[in-house]
Formats: sequence, C-alpha cells, structure tokens
Amino acid sequence: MFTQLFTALFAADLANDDYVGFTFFIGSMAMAAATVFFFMERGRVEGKWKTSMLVAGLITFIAAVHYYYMRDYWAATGTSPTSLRYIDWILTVPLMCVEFYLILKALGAKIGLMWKMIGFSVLMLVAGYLGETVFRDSSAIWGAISTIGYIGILYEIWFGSAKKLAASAQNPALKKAFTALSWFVLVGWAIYPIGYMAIETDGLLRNVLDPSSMDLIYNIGDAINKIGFGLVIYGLAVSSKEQSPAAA
Ligand SMILES: *C/C=C(C)/C=C/C=C(C)/C=C/C1=C(C)CCCC1(C)C
Repeated sequence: MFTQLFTALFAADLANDDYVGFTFFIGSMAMAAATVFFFMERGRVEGKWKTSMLVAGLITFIAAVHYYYMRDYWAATGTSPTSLRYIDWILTVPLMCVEFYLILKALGAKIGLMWKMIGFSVLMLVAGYLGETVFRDSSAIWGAISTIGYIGILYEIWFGSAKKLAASAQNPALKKAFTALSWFVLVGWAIYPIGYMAIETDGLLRNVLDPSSMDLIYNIGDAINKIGFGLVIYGLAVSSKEQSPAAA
C-alpha cells in the first residue's frame, strides 16, 4: 500500500549522479514551498499589496506545477523538457511584468506600460522557443531576436517610463524594491541566455558548456528569479505596513 502510494507520487527515478535531475527535484519543492509562503503571508500584508502577493504566489505556483512535470520528463528521458519550460515561462514572465505595473500603479502607471513589457517578453520567449526547437540550427539568430525583447524590458525599467515613475515615488521602500527587481532583470535574467548558448549546433558557448548544462542553468535561474522576485515584493509589502500609512 505505502509503496504503491510512494511510486504513484514519486514515479520519477533519480540517479545518484544526475545533478541536473537534482535541480529539477529541488526546484519543484522550492517553488511549492515558496507558493505556500506567499499565499499564507498574503493575509498579513496591507490591502493594497494583496494583489502583488497573490501574483507572486501564482508565479511560483505555476512554476511548481511545471517543475513537477519537467522533473518526471527529465528523469524518464534525460532530455530537455523544452515545451514545458517555455509554457511555464510564457505564463510566469508576463506575470513578472504585471508585478512591475502593480508596484507603479499608485504612482500613475498606465496599463499600456504593462502591455508593452508583456509584448517584449512574448517576443523574447517566442524567439527563444523557435531557436531551441524548430530552428535549432540557426539558434544564434533567434537568440539575437529574443535579445531585442529582453533589451526592450531592460530599457523600460532602467531608462523608460517605468524608471521615471519609480523615481517619482515618495516611499523609500518602494524605490528600493523597484531597484532590486530591476537588478533581478538585469543580472538574474542574464543567466538564461548563458544557458541558451549551450545549444550544441551553433551556441556561442558550445565549446565551453556541456549541452546538459542548459537545464542546470535554467533551473538555477528560475529558483533565484521567481522566489527572489516574490521575496522582494513581500519585503516591500511588509515594510510599508511598518511605516505610517501616509508615507506610501
Ligand atoms: C521565471 C522565468 C524567467 C524569469 C525566465 C526568463 C527568461 C529569459 C530572460 C530568457 C531570455 C533569452 C534570451 C535573452 C536570448 C536567448 C533565448 C532566451 C529565451 C533564453
């Protein structure tokens, strides 16, 4: 009975030297734990931060479910779960753009800013997916197209209207959180193109990186970015409570 239950729940098999597999298992558990945390803590924060906390929890929840499946896929095939990976990203990366909008909304951010950032993220991910699947032999070109979307998001938060709105904020905690999130996008997200460059046909780092390091790099990136992002928002939500309400 117990063994049957165990096999049903943990059908995936993990070899002792499968380090990429380790990160799939750790990733699925870490995302699940973070989801519980963000949903539970949501009840503790001030009303205006509840939506941001909900979205932070949704991001890790969507990732937790995909990691559960990616983990099994990797364990069964030893190959990249590319489609599951990009389905996860096409849902979670736009939600991270929504987080920027939610933080800046009280400062007068327009909904167009959110859609612009989402548009850039879709370009980034669709091009990346095509480079990893249909047009793998010309992955470098698709990687370059994808980078245009990435730079679009970077421009918006480091120099564009998002940056200007954040600079106008009175709340120092909000400014700090915005800067932290911007660093996540600049440094944390830059991890992904490095993984992509492991593609064996024409990846720029194919002579340095083993093809399997792509999943290792993506998994580390996801844990840092999705959980870290949520924690910054949580920190902002909690710190605002400690200040006088007028300071927001
Ligand atoms: C939670 C998932 C996140 C934050 C995923 C982010 C993914 C990227 C920033 C991917 C970027 C890519 C490029 C900039 C060029 C090469 C192709 C990609 C899709 C790996």
